[in-house]
Amino acid sequence: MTEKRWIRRPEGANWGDFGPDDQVGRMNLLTPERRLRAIREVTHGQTFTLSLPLDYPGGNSLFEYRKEPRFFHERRGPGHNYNFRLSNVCGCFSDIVSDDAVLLYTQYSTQWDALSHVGQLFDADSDGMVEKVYYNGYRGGIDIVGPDDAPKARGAQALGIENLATSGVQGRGVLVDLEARHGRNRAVVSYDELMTILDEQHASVEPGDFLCLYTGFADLILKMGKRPDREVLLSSCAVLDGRDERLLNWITDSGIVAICADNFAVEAYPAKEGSGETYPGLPLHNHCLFKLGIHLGELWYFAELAQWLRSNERWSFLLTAPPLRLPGAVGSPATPIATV
Ligand code: UVW
Repeated sequence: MTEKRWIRRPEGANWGDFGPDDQVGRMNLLTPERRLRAIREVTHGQTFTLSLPLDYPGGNSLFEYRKEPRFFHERRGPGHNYNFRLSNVCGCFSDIVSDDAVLLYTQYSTQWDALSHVGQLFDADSDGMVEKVYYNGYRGGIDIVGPDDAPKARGAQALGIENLATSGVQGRGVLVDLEARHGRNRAVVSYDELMTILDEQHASVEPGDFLCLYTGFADLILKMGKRPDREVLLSSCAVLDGRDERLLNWITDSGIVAICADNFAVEAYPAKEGSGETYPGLPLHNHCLFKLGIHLGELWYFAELAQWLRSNERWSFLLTAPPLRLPGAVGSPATPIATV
């Protein structure tokens, strides 16, 4: 470490607890012993794909700043490097090759949020002035550098998604079946309700676990066939109440390493109104990404896994979910796998 990045840390934050230069937060709790426990969840050898096709939801009406993937093809000879016949001097090669390139918004579809995705204006220097700060005191404009900070945007020089990729994203997933209780109705889930559902499922959440929330939102997206109805989507399915302090405290105490939901933002967005002159608009993102270094997965797809778990009366499984090892990215598409 070169110099101390903060003097004051936010109330309830764990900054520094995993080291002054830590960039993976609560993933530190995913120990080899906990991975072995997760592997012992595998009893049938059956797998479930937990991503939407990455060109879903379709269009950009769900969030206007995130657009569908676009493919490009390089020119090669008189045509393109696609269905291209390889040639050599004698002209005897029979191979046809195709390459492609893609413009992919890293948070368009099934995704991981990196710890550089959401920070806060916060007085980490304790000098009465707020700075743009991210988990563990990393700074906007210095460590996380965008096009408005420098002529050459360098992206997330700290807290990029590549840190999650190399941390070994494999452990025990525990699914909370919010869909069974609410169907497609909009519901803002509190601490009390989450605890009730976990009790009813006889499911326990332990340190090192990935908390997975099945709400049916991604099923609805899939059913809309790439023509998402924004109004319907934003008034459907369950979301967590990010303003519920007891829920936030439970997230702190539980030792979970990540929350993975099949909805748009894990929490209600917009959230209930906060208090004070300024406050986080995404309170659960603030608590998880900024204060504790808990990664968030969004727009995951749980339908078939949830059906299987329901009929087998169990809720835990082995989860393997690395993001792309893409240096400097603030998020990543993902195609996680559950093994039961
Ligand atoms: C937003 O910007 C709303 O964030 P996320 O993709 O984490 O929901």
